[in-house]
Amino acid sequence: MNELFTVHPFPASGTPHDLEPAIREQVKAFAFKGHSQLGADIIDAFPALGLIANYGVGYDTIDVSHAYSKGIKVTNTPDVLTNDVADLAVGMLLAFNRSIPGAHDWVQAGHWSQRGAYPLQRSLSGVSVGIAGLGRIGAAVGRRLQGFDTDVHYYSRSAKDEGRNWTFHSDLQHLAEAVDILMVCVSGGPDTAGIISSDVIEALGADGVLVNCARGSTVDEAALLDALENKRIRGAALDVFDNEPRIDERFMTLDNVLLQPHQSSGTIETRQLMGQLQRDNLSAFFAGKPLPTEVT
Ligand code: 8YV
Repeated sequence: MNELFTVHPFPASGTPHDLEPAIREQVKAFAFKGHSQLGADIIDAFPALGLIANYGVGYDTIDVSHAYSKGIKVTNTPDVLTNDVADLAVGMLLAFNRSIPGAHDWVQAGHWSQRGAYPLQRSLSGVSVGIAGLGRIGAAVGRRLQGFDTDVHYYSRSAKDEGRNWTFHSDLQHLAEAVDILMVCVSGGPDTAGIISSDVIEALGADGVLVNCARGSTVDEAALLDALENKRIRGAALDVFDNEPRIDERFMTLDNVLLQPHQSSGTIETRQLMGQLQRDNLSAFFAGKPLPTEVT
C-alpha cells in the first residue's frame, strides 16, 4: 500500500479529527478495513473523498447512500473470499454436530483412557439444512452441503437457478420449520437486520441448530441467547455477533455453542487476494479507469 499511495493511517477507533485538517482536505480515497461505522460524519469530514475501497464483501457499516449522494464510489472484495467463508460455515456445522472441539479436549485431558469412549454425537448426512440467502456464499454453502448428502432447502426473495436441485421457500419461518439446521448467509444491513427473529428461532425447534457466518445484526441475539439457555434449540455455531469483539458474556458459559472470532475469510491466501483487490480498486480509481468491483 505504502509503495503505491501516500497513506495517512486513520485507526478504526479514531475520529476524522485525528488527522490534521490539511491532510483531511487532500484525502481522495479510503482503504477501509474493519466493522466500525463509516457514517456521514466521517465522510463529510473529507471534502475531496471520491472512493471508499472496502476490504471485505460486506459493506453494511458504510453509509453507502450518503456516499453516493456526494458522488463518492464504493468498492468491496466479492468472490475471492466465497470459498473460505463457505468452508468455515460448513466446517463449523460439522465441528458442532460431531463435537470435534469437545472430543479433542477429551483426548488431551486423558479422559479417553480413564473414562472411555466419547459420548455419541449427531450425523450431518441425511439431515435437512436450510440456507437463508442464496447469494454467492449461500450457493457455495449449498454445493458443499450437497456433497455431505444433506437435503438442501433455501430461502430467497425468488427461486434461483443455482438452487434448482434444492427446495425453495419464499418465507423464512417456513424454511426454519422445514429444516434441522439453518445457515445464515444473507448480507448484513437494514434489509436483513433481525430477520432471524424469535419466531424463526422457535420455528427451528428443540432439535434445531443455527449457523451464522453472515453478520450478527441478522439475528435477534437476545432471543437466540434465551433459546440457547433454555434449550429451546439444540445449539448454534457462530462466527459473527453483535458488538464484536466484546460479545455478550452470556455466550461464554453456554455448553451448546461453537464460537469463532469472525474469521471466515481469515486465511493467508484469501486475505492476500482481498488486499490485492482493494489495491486494484484504488489504483483504477487514481488512474481514472473502471473500478473492478464497484458496489452499485
Ligand atoms: C471481513 C467480512 O471483511 O468480507 C466480509 O464481509 O466480514 C470479512 O471478510 C474481514 O474480517 C476484514 O475486516
